Amino acid sequence: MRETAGTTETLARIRDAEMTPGICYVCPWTCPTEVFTRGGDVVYVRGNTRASTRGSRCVKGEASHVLAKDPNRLKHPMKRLGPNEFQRITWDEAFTLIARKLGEIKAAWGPEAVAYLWHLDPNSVFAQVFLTECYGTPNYYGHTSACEQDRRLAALTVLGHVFPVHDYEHSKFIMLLGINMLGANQSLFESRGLLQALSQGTRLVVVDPALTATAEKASEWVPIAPGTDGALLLAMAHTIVTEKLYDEPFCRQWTHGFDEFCRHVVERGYTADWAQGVTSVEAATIRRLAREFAGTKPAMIETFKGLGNYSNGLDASRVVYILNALTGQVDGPGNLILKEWAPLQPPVTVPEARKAKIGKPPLHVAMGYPLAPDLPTQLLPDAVLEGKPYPVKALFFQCTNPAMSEPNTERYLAMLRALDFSVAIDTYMSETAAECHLVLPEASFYERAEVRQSLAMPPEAILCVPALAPYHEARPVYEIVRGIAEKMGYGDLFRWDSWEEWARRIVRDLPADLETLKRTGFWSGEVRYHKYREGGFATPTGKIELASESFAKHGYNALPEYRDRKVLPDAAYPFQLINTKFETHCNLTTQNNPILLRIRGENWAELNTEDARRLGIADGDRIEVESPRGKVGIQAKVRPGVRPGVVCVRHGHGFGHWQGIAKGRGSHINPILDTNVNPISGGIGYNECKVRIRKV
Ligand SMILES: Nc1nc2c(c(=O)[nH]1)N[C@H]1C(S)=C(S)[C@@H](COP(=O)(O)OP(=O)(O)OC[C@H]3O[C@@H](n4cnc5c(=O)[nH]c(N)nc54)[C@H](O)[C@@H]3O)O[C@H]1N2
Ligand SMILES: Nc1nc2c(c(=O)[nH]1)N[C@H]1C(S)=C(S)[C@@H](COP(=O)(O)OP(=O)(O)OC[C@H]3O[C@@H](n4cnc5c(=O)[nH]c(N)nc54)[C@H](O)[C@@H]3O)O[C@H]1N2
Ligand code: SF4
Ligand SMILES: [Mo]
Repeated sequence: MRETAGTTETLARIRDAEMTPGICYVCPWTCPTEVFTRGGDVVYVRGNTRASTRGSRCVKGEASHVLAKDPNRLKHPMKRLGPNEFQRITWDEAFTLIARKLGEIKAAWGPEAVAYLWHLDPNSVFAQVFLTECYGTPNYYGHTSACEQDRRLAALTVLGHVFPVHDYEHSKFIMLLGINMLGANQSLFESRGLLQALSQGTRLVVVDPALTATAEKASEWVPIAPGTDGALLLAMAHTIVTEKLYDEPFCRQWTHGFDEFCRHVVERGYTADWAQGVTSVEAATIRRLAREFAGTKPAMIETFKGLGNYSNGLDASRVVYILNALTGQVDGPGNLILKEWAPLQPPVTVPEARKAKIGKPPLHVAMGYPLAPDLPTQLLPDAVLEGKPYPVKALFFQCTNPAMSEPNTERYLAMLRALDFSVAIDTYMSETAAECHLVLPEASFYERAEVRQSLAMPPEAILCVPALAPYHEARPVYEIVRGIAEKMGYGDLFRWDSWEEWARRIVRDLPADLETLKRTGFWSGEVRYHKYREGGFATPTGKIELASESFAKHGYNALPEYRDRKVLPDAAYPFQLINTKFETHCNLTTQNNPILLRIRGENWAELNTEDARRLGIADGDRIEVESPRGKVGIQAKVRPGVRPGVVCVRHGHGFGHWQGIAKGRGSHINPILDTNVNPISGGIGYNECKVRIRKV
């Protein structure tokens, strides 16, 4: 290696340090890392350059070493005595209390009155096995409804894949709607692929009401009217259909409902001229984009959260995948890749004879959302407060802070306060934890083991080896679940001498063994294109469903339609509120990091220069943003790169309960957001919000 000042410094830092493979868990894309420790301290972390993420690493990950020693972290289990009053207890007392409460609730209400909510942690699987297979509740859920629920259901029902990834690098035309790849940096390794494509001359079209970091780098920015993408996309389909720009042999062989879909867009009159009136994007632009997309190979259209944040986002997202299908490019170079998963197995197996019988349907089904990929969490308060569709009495929260991340905060807090029993497993005293009967400190990703699926293109498993002893009395969730299981008579199923024992069970079908993974940090397979040619698509018909069988089976329209979103600005509330995130923070997990807080100490609401001038608002002024639900004060950021009539809020700051340095910095917008749930997916419409603003 040629030594530069930087490498000399690095070499000095890692001299005599021990390296363990790790995983960055600051954002959902979990880059594999190499963690160097010396004397119980993290001295250096770098991205794992041999994994398919090629060493990707961002500032949030870089700054995360602070976590290992953050004095604001939870240190021991605690029992709530009253508002802001907690008593330290032992782990044994905590497990005894949980076991007693779970026993009482099961006897009085049945096991389904207990639900477990988690976000993004594969180790939650231990809780899944215990709760669903031993205790007997079907209510084990992630937090997708707060996230990409619409995209997920759209991809699943159209393409038969829950999480397509992107081969940006090989694409020649990329159109992104409601996805800020270079801002809220959805997987850094993919962002790099996108930048690579741009340097090769790929055309990038960004459709977004805000000039995002991605739009700034794009060939073209289309500042669409919020919540109207469905119309734009259907009109693109109309052009492709009427001008026969589709790949007919592909559509005939590999899609279901092709003729039906073609007739549908024509009969419904989804023309570019019609869409112009809805979206404010010129008809000529829509036609041109359709022709460019269909005429360039390879080309890709994609979305993430931006479309799903509206009540009409599910059908818009379906059309995104249908367009990729019409041009015959799905799962090919430069398009969406229907990623193959690494063959990982459960860490714990419950013998059939000991498996609990599940008596009631899971909550999402009982709530009337049979297709929802995850619980419509905005409706959970109905179950707790009103017993609808059936009573829920106890909740576990792991790695999730819905008291801050869900809309309608008031109702969520009311729900938390009405529970018979609640447990938060977190690294900090989150707003949710502060309301729970029991708060349990989890070991951070520097202190726990984990085997998970990577989100990179090939099938890939990544391993996290504990680099440090747990912080104070913190424990990984697998140890927490084991403690509960032991108290409830299932200890024999959750028995291991070391984490390696269960990790070996997880990787038993992987082509690499645990010892190899401990050296390399990952196992990676090949990226294979066009896998459907062997076995079709994982949909009911085995084809890409332009007309969805699953939708039809449940009485929904099999074909995507355009409807206006539910909440539209009016004379009293003339602005549309939309959400996005900071490059340098992730959701609610990084604000207490001193390095990141120094970069972005406060969040803000962006508004258009002309709107601001009219209202006498200058950049940096405090403004009040008011919806029919309530109001909050926030800093204004004035810039031309926001569509007039739109207020774009950066999510994540505005903590209240935390004792950390982030307390009181910035503003929390969710209390003014109302409950808006997509009627099919159960996803949350964060952007279904009209507001008025004034300078304060
Ligand atoms: N740095 C950073 N990275 C993150 C996160 C983070 O907080 N910070 N969060 C992680 C998580 S959990 C997720 S889910 C992903 C989210 O990744 P993205 O989905 O890319 O994140 P958002 O910033 O919510 O992007 C939504 C975009 O939709 C736009 N938008 C709003 N309304 C409309 C509309 O009507 N039409 C169109 N076309 N666009 C619209 C917004 O302006 C915004 O640019 O990022 C992940 N990565
Ligand atoms: N207004 C608005 N609201 C939003 C969004 C938005 O754009 N605007 N974005 C939405 C999106 S995309 C998402 S995904 C949701 C996410 O919302 P949540 O599911 O609430 O997840 P996070 O915001 O990531 O908060 C994670 C919690 O996990 C804790 N934590 C961090 N690391 C660990 C760990 O290792 N172990 C444990 N046990 N806990 C840990 C943190 O302290 C924090 O309390 O928020 C949604 N809410
Ligand atoms: S992109 Fe996400 S996972 Fe990767 S280093 Fe940054 S915060 Fe960590
Ligand atoms: Mo998310």
